[in-house]
Amino acid sequence: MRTLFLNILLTLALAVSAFAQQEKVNFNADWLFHKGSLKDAPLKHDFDDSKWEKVHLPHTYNDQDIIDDPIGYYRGEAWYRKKFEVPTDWRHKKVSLNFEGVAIKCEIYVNDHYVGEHLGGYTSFYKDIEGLLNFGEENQLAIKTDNSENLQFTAPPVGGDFSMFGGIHRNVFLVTKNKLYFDHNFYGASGVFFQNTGLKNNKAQFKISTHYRQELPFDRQVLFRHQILDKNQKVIWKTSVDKLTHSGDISHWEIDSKANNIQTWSVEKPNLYTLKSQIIDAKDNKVIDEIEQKIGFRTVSISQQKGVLLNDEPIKLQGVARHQQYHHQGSALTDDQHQKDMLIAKDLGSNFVRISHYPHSPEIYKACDSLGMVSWSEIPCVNWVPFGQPFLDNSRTMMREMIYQNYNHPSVIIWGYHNEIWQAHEEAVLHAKAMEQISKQTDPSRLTAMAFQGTFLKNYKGKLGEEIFNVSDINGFNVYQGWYQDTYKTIDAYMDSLKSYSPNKCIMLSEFGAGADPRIWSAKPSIHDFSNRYQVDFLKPYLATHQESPWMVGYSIWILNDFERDSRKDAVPNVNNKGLISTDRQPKDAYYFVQANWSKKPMVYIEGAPMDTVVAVTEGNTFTVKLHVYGNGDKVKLRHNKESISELVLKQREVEFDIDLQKGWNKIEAIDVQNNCGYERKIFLKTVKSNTQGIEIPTEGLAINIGQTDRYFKGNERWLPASAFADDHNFEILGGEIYHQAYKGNPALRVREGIFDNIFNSDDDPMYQTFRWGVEALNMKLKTGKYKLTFYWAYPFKDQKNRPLSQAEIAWGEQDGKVATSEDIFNLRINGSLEISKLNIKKEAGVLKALEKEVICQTDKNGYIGIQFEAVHGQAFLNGIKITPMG
Ligand code: GCB
Repeated sequence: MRTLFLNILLTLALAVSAFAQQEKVNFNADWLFHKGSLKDAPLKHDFDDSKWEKVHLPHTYNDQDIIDDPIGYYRGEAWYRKKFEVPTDWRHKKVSLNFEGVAIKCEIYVNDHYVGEHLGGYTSFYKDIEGLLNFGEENQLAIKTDNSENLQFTAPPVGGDFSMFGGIHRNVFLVTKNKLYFDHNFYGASGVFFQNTGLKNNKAQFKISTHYRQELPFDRQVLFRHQILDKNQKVIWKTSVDKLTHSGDISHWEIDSKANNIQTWSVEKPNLYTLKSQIIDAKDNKVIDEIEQKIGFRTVSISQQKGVLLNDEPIKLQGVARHQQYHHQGSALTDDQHQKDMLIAKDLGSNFVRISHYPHSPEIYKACDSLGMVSWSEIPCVNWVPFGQPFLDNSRTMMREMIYQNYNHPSVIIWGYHNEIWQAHEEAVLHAKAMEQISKQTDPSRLTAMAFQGTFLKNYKGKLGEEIFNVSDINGFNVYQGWYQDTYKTIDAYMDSLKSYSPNKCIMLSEFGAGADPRIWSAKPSIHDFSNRYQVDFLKPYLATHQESPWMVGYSIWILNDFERDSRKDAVPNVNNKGLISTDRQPKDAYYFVQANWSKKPMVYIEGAPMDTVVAVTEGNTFTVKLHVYGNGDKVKLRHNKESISELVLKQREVEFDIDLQKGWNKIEAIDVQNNCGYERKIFLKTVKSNTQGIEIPTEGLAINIGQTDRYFKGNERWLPASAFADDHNFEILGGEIYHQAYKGNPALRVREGIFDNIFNSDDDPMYQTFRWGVEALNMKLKTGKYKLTFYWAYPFKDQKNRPLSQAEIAWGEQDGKVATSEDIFNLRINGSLEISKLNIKKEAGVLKALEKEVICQTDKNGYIGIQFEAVHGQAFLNGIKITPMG
């Protein structure tokens, strides 16, 4: 049945191709997949693949691996198979498979024959297969992919804070052409390269390089024709060149030319033209090959005095980095998902995208062209440059593939090749110089950049430093002051210090970001609390720093989207939480804050995305919260439940206000009258009465996060921090203190509440990551009655020393965190009676595993419940408690 369908598909394709010179059929459907190595390669037609999984491309075999603990994802071989037929008329055609990206290495077989391999998961390539096909019959395609770690020392990426998903994670096409064609085998690119060489008063100068192959059995006189068409299909420029092509030619030619009255490509007006290229038979005028590509007329240059110039106009780059990753889909995104990311970036007000840390799908480059965003595209050379020739040679090929494949996109203005090479050595410098040379020789019309990590600069001492900071046009700095170290408050001075590493170069904030869990909100944000408020506070000074300094060419926020990354220990396990939007593309507060700063489209927003329900401990029916409005107008009017309450003036696009929430639903509106826009947020206030009678626990219970001072966390419950009871006489905790991660092992420098580890059997990590260590008692006065107390624990300290370090631990110098030195055993008594004896959580549940225990108890006649944690050995601790009334 499947074959029949394919047949129809290919017959249809053929019907078109009888007239066309080139046909491209999408080859994403009907693949079979097997994860793992196979002793006998499944090449033969009769190989039994009946148990293989049916898959559709794009596909990765790691989409589910990264989601759940325990840490680790499959890195190894996998196989894909697909049957297909090709019509007999294709016997004299060039038939190729075009892969947009297969990670990380692959071998391709057709009908039991080895076709070839490709190394590098992020660039396109073609494999010609016409010599191996059975025309008019079924053909068997088999592809082995491999994302093993042992590939690492021969090709980028060696390391990096991203998962190296394996599989055919981008589109595949079957392409047929005549045997005289624009050379797709020249670095997997189009074969026709358009380079802007000058632009003045709407007159453009450019160069076109044409690469072709002649595989006909005889010589052929042809005409190469290039035409540039405007958006109305009017030809605005053309040229034709006669050539006698010889059988077996692999050749190229170039032309320099000019066009008048062109409309430039810019961020505001991304005017695109079509470059139509044809190879025409001189004898009968038939078109032998034809391709159409989008191009744009624009120039790029840079100077210390003016910064980056686009079409001779200064442009401050402001935008986001992006990873090719989507919620539980790994790296296998649809074209639509790729495009949407760029629409989101544009809507944010970005004029720039850092395509990190590897070339992305062609859709990203196309979207940047049409939406008007300039980009920095880079090869995945991250953290390490291993010694040896293979790595250098493979980096060279990757660099050329990236450049040639994206040559014609006006949006690309920077080629990048290093991201945070930690270890400084002679070979890293030579590698950088080699990449720079390739960029400038292959494409002198663009700029180059490297990104350095602010804290590793000291590794580049003396001559190494002098050399490396003078290689590329722009030195990017990835800066995390106020996240991995120190504070964001001194960012201006810090940027000055970075500038001093390369006084004669332009610099850029190539990364800066703070993590925010979409579920956490805090009125008193602090470093590493993953609250949405802290993310905004962090970004604010970064967006403002050195705006007037021309040598500071731009700002690229890390990162547009949260991304799943194995072994990452943020608030959502295995997710880097620095995105402005979540892995499933829900905007966080910070998204709107940046939009208020960058977008020209009038906007207003009331922060508090995780705050749909507020639970408050109060005597009355109201509760005051501090919220912020962001907007790009001067002032906003506030309304609460339809009543006007105040008019506020925005400062750096933001203003804080107090709102007295009323029990039940609250509608809060912010209106920018001048710009005719507004925003509405609804918050439900649930009150928990606390008075001389005690705390009136709601029937559904009350969940308290014991280890957090001020984080409201919306997990399986709405968790209140213990501080919600700060002024409440009915609630007290005695003994011990909230555990803080120490900075660089110095206990005097306490920063983050809790630990940097994932909790293996719960999604409520932010609750379990925090705890009160050494707790002795928790006393509450409630309404008299019977209650269920649910206790929540996760033993926080590991035994083993050589466990893998988290990003934060590496950066913070924590080394292996706190290691358990003794057993921690305690008794739990309620109102004096022993309820749990000799509780050893580490032994009972394991380390970093959630454990819940329920105890039913009765208040004493005055409503008191006194819980005693009685250490038998070591310390007692508590992460959370839920109190539920029982009838
Ligand atoms: C960096 C890296 C980036 C990481 C980021 C982070 O400096 O370049 O790949 O994801 O920091 O979040 O730690």
